[in-house]
Amino acid sequence: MQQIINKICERALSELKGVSDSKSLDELRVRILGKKGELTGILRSMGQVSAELRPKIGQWVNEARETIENALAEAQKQIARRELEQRLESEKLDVTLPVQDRSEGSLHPMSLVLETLLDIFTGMGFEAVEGPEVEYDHFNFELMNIPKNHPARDAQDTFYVDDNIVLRTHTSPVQARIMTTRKPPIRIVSFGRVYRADEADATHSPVFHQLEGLVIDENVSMGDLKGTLDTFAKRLYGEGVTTRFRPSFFPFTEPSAEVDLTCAACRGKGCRVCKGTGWIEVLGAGMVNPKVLEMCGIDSKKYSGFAFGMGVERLTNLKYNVPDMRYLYENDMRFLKQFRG
Ligand code: 2U9
Repeated sequence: MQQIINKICERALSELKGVSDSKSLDELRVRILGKKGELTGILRSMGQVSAELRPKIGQWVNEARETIENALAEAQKQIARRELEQRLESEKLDVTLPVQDRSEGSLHPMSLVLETLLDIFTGMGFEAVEGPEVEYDHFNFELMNIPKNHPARDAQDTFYVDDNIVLRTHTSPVQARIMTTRKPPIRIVSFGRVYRADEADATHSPVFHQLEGLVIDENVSMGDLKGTLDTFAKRLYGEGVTTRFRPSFFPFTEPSAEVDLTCAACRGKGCRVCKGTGWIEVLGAGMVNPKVLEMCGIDSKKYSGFAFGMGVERLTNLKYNVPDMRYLYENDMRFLKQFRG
């Protein structure tokens, strides 16, 4: 019997030498030491063995089991080490290799300009505000002194949702809303999409973006408006750029002005961009019409205000020398790639 046990043991140890992975090792363990394994089989056949031999056989089996288990454990350690080494080798990364060229996104030129505008105005103490694009006629027109049947309504061809609701034609209603809910001093810029029923061409789009400013306080004057817009012009296009006010008319401001900036392309000398005048029209502005103040619940005897408005597309195209508004909406990668920061 001892010989049989020794044979099993020797065979197990010699088979172990040929085992090179964890799976085969486990198979070998089960075949020799498992419940139905060869060594266990000997213990199970003890019934046929005389009582005095049984402890001896038990001891031999246990010794053999211990020898095999130790050898298995040692082999297991070596296999694990080898498998780890193989994995490390196969997963090796050369971190010094150059990275593949990945194409990076970039901000849209209008986002770049809008961010600059917001930086400029918040830097001057304005709070940036947003509001609904689908707006009541009341806020979009009535409070802005553009009553029904007023010719100014035709000038802003409007998308009507129903009799009382429109797609906002300017961002002024956001400011009107704030005037009805806050007390002066008010110093805000509103910005966002506006809608007008225009055909798309080089200078028009049914959807475009505005930024408007509003200041209301005691003793606010046209001089404050001029100073604010001069500072804005210099911060956007550089020192040497200034503003020129020409008389105009808007129902919501009185007096009103169209505002030109020194042509940034020629610094006022006169060029193709400014058609030789040295000036570019970019803004509308004026003192808030006292009627608008009163309709929004602000005492026009105590308070005055100035307001201004600008089209973000126009400012963007002037800044980057883009000849047609439609380039801004077509998302042609050849165009957009040029604005990589
Ligand atoms: C309130 C009162 C008055 C905002 C103003 C303009 C003049 C103006 C145009 C510029 C180019 C629109 O995008 S554009 O076509 N805007 O000329 N906007 S004053 O006046 C306000 C705003 C809010 C409560």
